[in-house]
Amino acid sequence: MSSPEGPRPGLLDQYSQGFMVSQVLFAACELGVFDVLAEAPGPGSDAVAARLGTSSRDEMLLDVCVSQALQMEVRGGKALYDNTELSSTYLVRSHPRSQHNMLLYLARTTYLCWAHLAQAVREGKNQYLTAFGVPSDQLFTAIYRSEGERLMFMRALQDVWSVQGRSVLSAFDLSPFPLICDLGGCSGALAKECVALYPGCRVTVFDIPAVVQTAKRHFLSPEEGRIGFQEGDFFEDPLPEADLYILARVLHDWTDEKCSQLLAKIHQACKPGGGALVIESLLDADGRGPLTTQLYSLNMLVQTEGKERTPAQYRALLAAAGFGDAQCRRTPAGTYGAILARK
Ligand code: SAM
Ligand code: ASE
Repeated sequence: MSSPEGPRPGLLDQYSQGFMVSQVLFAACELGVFDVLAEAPGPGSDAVAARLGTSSRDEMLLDVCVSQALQMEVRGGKALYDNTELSSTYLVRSHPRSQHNMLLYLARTTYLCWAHLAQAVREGKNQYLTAFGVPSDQLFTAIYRSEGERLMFMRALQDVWSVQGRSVLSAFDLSPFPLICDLGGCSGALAKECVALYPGCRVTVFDIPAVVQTAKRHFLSPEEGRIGFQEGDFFEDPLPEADLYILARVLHDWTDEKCSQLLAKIHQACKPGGGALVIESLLDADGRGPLTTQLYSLNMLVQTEGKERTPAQYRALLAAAGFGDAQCRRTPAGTYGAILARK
């Protein structure tokens, strides 16, 4: 709608300076602002600076955080800072639902790829070569370009399942599937939620050797008795036997051709009555929303070979591989939805 004054220029500022808002959150996470406030709430900025070992000019950062994820009260003329419910749950490192590692990954890797969004759109490909000087003809060789990167990616990707794992895994009743294989299951974070939710099930996490080794060294705790790991390449090697194959945030990494290849392989490995469960951020039927998923799709452009898809697009890929009657369920509050198809 047009007004006599024209559109508000403030709105343009808000959009074009959005990256500053992200950077403030990233820096506060990196510095440990939220962790310091969780340990001893209510300090002044000088005390925060002393604890962090930062310059006393960090009042600027704290004050901007107040508009996003901190609260402040002035007592005796002095500003005292504290976490909000949002920051104490999702930004303090030690909280079980913390998203700290995802924010670090977004800051250190994703953000640098997004700096080349225009070039990514022009070329139609990810930006590892431009951003980090690493070739990406093998996608996960670029994503895992060092051991530190692999560990950071694995830590980052596990964060979301502590918040949304339960709801995506209960979108369908998975109790008819006692033996589950999580293909590209990474650190085993979703597998942990799965065995907690379904007391009768066992999960095999299938991933490339380096990831399985890192998962065993850094992520697996001894009480996870119903989770096993298997090393392999899901495009090349035989798949483990299972009643249900989970693909969480795997298909969005790949082109339609690679997705079809993988789904056909799963269909071959599947017993009659067995299933495939696709867990992804789902676009609306017309592809024009939700905005978060559209942005994730651009993220797939700058960081992978894939894109986010609509339920109909996943259904078509599943049908071409031989899976009929795919059912789609969105989760009420979450970013991720689930599609279950049977052989
Ligand atoms: N499913 C996990 C989740 O949702 O958090 C991880 C998703 S991550 C985007 C993709 C996973 O696929 C990574 O763990 C990666 O190592 C694994 N992967 C990629 N290529 C693979 C291959 N050829 N064979 C087996 N796993 C592969
Ligand atoms: C991938 C998932 C992610 C590959 C790269 C990624 C995520 C961030 N970078 O398969 C998690 C999803 N989040 C976003 C912003 O897309």
